[in-house]
Amino acid sequence: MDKLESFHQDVLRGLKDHPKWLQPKYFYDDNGAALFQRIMEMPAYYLTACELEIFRDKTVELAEVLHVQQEPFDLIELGAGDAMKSSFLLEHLLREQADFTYMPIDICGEVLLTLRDRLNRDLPNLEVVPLHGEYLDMLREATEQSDRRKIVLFLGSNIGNMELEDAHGFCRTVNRRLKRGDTMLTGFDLQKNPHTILEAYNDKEGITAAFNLNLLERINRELDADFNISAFQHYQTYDPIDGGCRSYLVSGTAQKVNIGGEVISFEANEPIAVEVSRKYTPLEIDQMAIETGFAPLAQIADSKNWFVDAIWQV
Ligand code: AVJ
Repeated sequence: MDKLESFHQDVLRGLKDHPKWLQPKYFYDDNGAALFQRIMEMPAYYLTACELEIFRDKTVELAEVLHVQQEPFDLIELGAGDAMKSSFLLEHLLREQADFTYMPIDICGEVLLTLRDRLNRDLPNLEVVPLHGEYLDMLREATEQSDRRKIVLFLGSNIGNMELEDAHGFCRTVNRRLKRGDTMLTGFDLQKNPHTILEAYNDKEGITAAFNLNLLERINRELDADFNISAFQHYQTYDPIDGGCRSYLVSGTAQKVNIGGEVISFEANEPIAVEVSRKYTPLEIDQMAIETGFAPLAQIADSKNWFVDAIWQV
């Protein structure tokens, strides 16, 4: 099944369900990736600055816990994007003359091409093998390409897009693909003042709203649909008890939407669940490691203690 076909099926499956849902991985067409870049530049979206600080100020500590001095390895980054954070680690590894290949994985082909060009220009000694596709498919490719030691980076709280059980399932799958001694570093956004969290996903300029609404525009464009986009509103919640920060697109009016010949009905004020961005406690993070077959080695936090990069070993 090709990419457009599975997009079509996933969209219809979600919109025929009650309540309706769409998967956040489909945000990232070229437009969506550009809007996400703008989100990362918003002061209210603190996640990027926190993790950038960790990678900038604690590079040596990260490198030590990841055991980069042992034999040659592949450094695989799930959802590499612009790799601004990991670049601090890449530069450090090059300075230390570590023997490694950088394998950035991303679902957006345009983003990967831009990244490869930038790295070839800025870090000409770095060996880069970009992998275009979904995390687990591309991780399989990377593990089949060579049996060198693996270090997996999964930054930016991308894991937050999974419900708790799905995150556990995902880590278990990654664990099975890896070998004893391999390490994984995952960025987790921590539970904090609920206002701070809500504001990161509910900016007044409407950038987050535009990012979410772009998903409907993408469906109109690629799947021959006729969503009346202006009828939909972005609605964000954060539940400080379960750590779920959730976004919805709410249809302001009753409407029928034609998606490539199939008709989906919306009632007035009916929501589509589009994204969860889960916030964790340090205890939940260690528990996730242990329950999915890893040994937790360290949690490295920013100076505000808002975000941690957790390092686990198989
Ligand atoms: C890229 C999944 C980490 O959930 O914080 C940002 C995406 N959505 N603003 C997040 C996002 C709305 C982001 N991740």
